[in-house]
Amino acid sequence: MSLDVRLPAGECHNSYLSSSHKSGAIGRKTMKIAILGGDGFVGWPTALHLSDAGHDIHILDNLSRRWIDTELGVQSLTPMDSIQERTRIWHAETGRRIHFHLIDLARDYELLKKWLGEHRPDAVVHFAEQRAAPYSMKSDRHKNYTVNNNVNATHNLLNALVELDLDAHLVHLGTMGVYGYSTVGAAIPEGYLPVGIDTMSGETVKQEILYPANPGSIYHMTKCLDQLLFQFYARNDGVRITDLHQGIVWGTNTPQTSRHPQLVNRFDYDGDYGTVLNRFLIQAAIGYPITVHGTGGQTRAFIHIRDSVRCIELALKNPPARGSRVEIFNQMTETHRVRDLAELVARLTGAQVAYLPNPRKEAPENKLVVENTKFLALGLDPIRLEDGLLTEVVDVARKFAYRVDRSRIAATSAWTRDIAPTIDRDPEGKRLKSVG
Ligand code: USQ
Repeated sequence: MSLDVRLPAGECHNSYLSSSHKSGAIGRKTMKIAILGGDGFVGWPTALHLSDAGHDIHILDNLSRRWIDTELGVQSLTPMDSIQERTRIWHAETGRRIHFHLIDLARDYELLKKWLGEHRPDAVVHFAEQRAAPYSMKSDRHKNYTVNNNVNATHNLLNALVELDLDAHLVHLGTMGVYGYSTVGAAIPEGYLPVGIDTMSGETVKQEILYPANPGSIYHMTKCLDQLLFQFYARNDGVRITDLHQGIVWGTNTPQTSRHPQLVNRFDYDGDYGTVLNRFLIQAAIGYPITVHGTGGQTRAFIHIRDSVRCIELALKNPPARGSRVEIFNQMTETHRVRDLAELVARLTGAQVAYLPNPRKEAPENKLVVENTKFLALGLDPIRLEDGLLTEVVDVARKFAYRVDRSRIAATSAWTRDIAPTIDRDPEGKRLKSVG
């Protein structure tokens, strides 16, 4: 695929060079990049990675993730400093500045528009959404919050870019969950599905359509709605958009977050925000049973945090042309079955595996085959799941084990009213239920 990247009149950074999508050549030496949600789990290491690469980084964040920690009565396993302190340390360590702007994208449209108008970034990386499926399913209030926050944030951003005639490349963190996880015996393509439509005159018209959305939670549904917003704004207004359908991120630190204890990335272990592999690793580290939902037959896509930030950089270097359709990448490097991961972690650490009633409404068993050739073609050399990296996370977990509140580990957010009474809220207790 070869895309014609055109310079927007009057908006070029002085270091803008010609770009070729095919070669993966670096389009710009340095860019002014707005990172929306740059205080979060992937946002923060991305901000550091891109700052390290010489870009001018501005974080826009309403710090909602920190407020949600307070609401849930949990905290990151790793001790996180304030965003101001983090950026101060980064400057002291590297001499590079990361700017922070406190803005609620979903609610402060005028403020967002003013900021974008004044700063006119070359690119915008959009992480600023509520990203936990269990949190989005906790109650009607959490459903409303997730939909209002995520959909408004995305729409406000698109709306402002058009209104300001700002040709910034928008890179969005989407999810593999937009596709659902079942296979029909074919690999999930990168965003678009070729179809043939039988017409009334008996011909077959070929089209490429967005792969059918099949979200499994309110959170995942908001990312499906984002896809439609992107499709519309790319077609109607020529907004240059890349949507990254990311799998489950594991690991915690990157070379940049490891540079100083106060640059450490956040690490979620609780039942709402902790994701499966990181949860298993911390559970193993503190002698808590590994909490497999149901039979653990769910297969999911995974990516290490270090690959995640690299993929975002690759996406930034390879923007689509103005007027072309949304560029979609599957941002994942491998697939694994949940019970296989549990057994792997148990073998590595001697931990016990608990097969618990599943709080989610999801297929008990699924296969998953995913295409991910586009990032590989751009030069991604994937980090694979291997013992050394797993042990690294266990070591971080052991170091900060004193910060763990064991009562927050159980996953208690039920997908439906019927499921709620079946949840095991005390996997460590004697009444441990098994469905295996
Ligand atoms: N699971 C367990 N035990 C646990 C936690 C999870 O068996 O203690 C199972 C779940 O039932 C599910 C699977 O592991 O089948 C994955 O759960 P998860 O919490 O790791 O991932 P998910 O809810 O899908 O969400 C996470 C991120 C989200 C991202 C998504 C990518 O929170 O932001 O979009 O992964 S993906 O899963 O590919 O859709």
